[in-house]
Amino acid sequence: MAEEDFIKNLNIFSDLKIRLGYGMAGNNRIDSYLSLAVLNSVTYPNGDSTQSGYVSKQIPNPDLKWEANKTFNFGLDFGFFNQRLTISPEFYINRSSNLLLNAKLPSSSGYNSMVINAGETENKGIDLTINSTNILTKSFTWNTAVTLSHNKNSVKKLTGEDVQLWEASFGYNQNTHIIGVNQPLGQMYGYVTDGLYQVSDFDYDAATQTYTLKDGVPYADNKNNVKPGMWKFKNIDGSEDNKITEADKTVIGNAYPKIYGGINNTFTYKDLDLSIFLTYSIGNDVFNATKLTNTKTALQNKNVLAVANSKNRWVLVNKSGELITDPQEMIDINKGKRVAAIYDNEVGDTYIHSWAVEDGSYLKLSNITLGYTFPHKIISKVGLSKLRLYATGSNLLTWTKYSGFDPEVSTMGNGLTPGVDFGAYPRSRSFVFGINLAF
Ligand SMILES: [Ca+2]
Repeated sequence: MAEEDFIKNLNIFSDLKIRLGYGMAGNNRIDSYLSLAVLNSVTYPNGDSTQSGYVSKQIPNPDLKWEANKTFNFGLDFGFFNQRLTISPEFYINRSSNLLLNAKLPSSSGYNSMVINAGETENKGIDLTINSTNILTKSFTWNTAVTLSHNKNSVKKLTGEDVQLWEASFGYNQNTHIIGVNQPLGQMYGYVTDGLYQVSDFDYDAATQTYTLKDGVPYADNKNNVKPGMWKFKNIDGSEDNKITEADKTVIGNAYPKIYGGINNTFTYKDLDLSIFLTYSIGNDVFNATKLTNTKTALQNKNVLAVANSKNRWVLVNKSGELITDPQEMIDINKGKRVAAIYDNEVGDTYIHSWAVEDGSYLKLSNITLGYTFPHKIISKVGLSKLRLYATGSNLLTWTKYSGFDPEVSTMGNGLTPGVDFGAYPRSRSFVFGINLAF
């Protein structure tokens, strides 16, 4: 289009192109032969020796179909200032049908999971790429490339029920995610945390030293078991009995970011080159199952996370080690406390609640590379055509409010329960020194 006279006459663009595309593809991120009854060879102990044998590897699914991906995309390329600045937005709609999913099975089946066609999803979004040559002189150049992606996904069809609850299992035996037709993927599901029960939520009987929950204050399970310092949940369905039940669970987060991308800056100064690569994600939630499980008071006398130290945790014992019986002392000592007291030993707390959901937005200094290319004059004397020394540091810094090790996490290996951090091992920082040689 840049060659058209009416575009040329505008004197704005150095390039203007339209791209249109349509395509269909499968998904090759699965193992082969999943529809078949396959045997695995194993060795098993037999007395003092081992014997080889075969066991069934998987439940066959003869109805298994290929996942199909249909994509329509529309892109524009704008070039300005003699291509010193290029901007390329691309819009796409993608429909995936017969989504392949490793579905969890009850362990009574003898298998952990089985691959099924789970349904159909739609992805709509925009990818934006901006390239800019900020400085271009004989000895110094500075180039910036920015990518920005926004994607909106939605479930269009589900195999089975139209609304399904899924569990990312970390020992709670509770559902953690909800998917539904015409809803986005990645939705976390549970109770909405309303802080901790305060002393003022109760009537205190000094004679028997018992707290009785006032009428109108929500409670789960048995009202008589509720005490100051326990997790409190919102009565979302507005039920008059103020009881917290399954009906009070709601969407408490979404694993997918609103915007994500990268920023790459490259500099060259004479024979030196430097590149600094940042990645970012905005608006993704992380379900911090590590925090949930490792602050649980079923873990009394065990290691807990720092978030559950006495500065944050509601305490029942004062500094002199005495059980607090005076309500006023209970109020004073627990001002500003954010983590539930050690009661769950009694009530077996396995609630999935929004306290565990954290903003996982981040900016990462993913990579810095510094290189030096020896001048041709020098290296040609020793018969080389190129000699470059470089040093690269990867995964150097992360700026995030997320309290766990790394907000870029999903430990639950299942597309329907993403964004869960359960004991994820932090990514290592690495440094590489290298030589590029060409003869
Ligand atoms: Ca309720």
